[in-house]
Amino acid sequence: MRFPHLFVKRITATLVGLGVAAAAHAQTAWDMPTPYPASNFHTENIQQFAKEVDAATGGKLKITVHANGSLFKANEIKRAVQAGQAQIGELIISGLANEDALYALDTVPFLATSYADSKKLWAASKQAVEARLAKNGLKILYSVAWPPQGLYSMTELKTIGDLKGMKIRSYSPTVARMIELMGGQPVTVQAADLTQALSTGVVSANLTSSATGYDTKSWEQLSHYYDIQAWLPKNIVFVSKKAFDALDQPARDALLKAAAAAEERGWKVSEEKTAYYIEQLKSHGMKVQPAPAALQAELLKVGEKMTAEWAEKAGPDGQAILDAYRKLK
Ligand code: PCA
Repeated sequence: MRFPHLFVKRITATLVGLGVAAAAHAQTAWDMPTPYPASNFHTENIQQFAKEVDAATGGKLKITVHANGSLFKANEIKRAVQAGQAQIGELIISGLANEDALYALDTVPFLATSYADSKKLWAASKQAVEARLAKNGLKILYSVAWPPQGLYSMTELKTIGDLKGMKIRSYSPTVARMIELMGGQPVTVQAADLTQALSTGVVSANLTSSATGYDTKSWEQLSHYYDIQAWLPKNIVFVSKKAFDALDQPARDALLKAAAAAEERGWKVSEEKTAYYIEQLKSHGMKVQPAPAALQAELLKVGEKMTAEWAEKAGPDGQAILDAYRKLK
């Protein structure tokens, strides 16, 4: 179903392009698949970015955002842009962790738990991530962190033992590993399918941000939110190098300028809205609290183990990034 749909779109875009070209105003139309709902702060930021690109190019570069996995599912977006089925997209870096340990860095538990540290971790690792994606013909335009990750549950949690055997929703290989080490059973569910997975009882706990809890109205299925602040995962907005190179210089400049503005705005909004999201969880009746000391101590131990596992997998290059990060701290 997807390919004919895209095909028709492409023809339409081409025809529109030809018509406009006849009037000597070549227009480029890009499809932008993204994984998260239209009302999510990342998506709103992307819409603003697309608007600014449109304005700065005088309507010559049109980016159509397809939110919530509607054009390609979260785990298909990278491949779609690589294959030229879309020109630009958004993804969560840690979703790629099976390709390279480097991509798992920002979900190593308790390594960087504040916005300030998360920015430092990105500064220390950005070049390596860019180089890795360049091998796939992809170019990063910008990156924005999610709010700190917490633990949602249907029941009260006192110790790690309370998670034993529990089906817990995961969004990436590293999250799955953490759930395993906590004694739970990881079930991979993308954000777009989360509400359904919770309401049908496929999972009964979740490890994500206050933002996603708010987006998916977690209070309808879950009662407790433990603000464990495990990490701040990052999304990237990236483009096919081929599509980027096909733009004229003013359009490239406009895109990069809008991307820099989106990065700055995105980090700011993410941090500023965290308190609002937490407030919303509370006002809808969720019990929001820090993890009890015993549970937090056990989770920190899981974090230590995962830090060691990461360093081993990522080898000397990974160690160099960790060292660079610790120097920035
Ligand atoms: N929300 C996304 C990824 C990280 C986050 O905070 C999700 O739950 O899928």
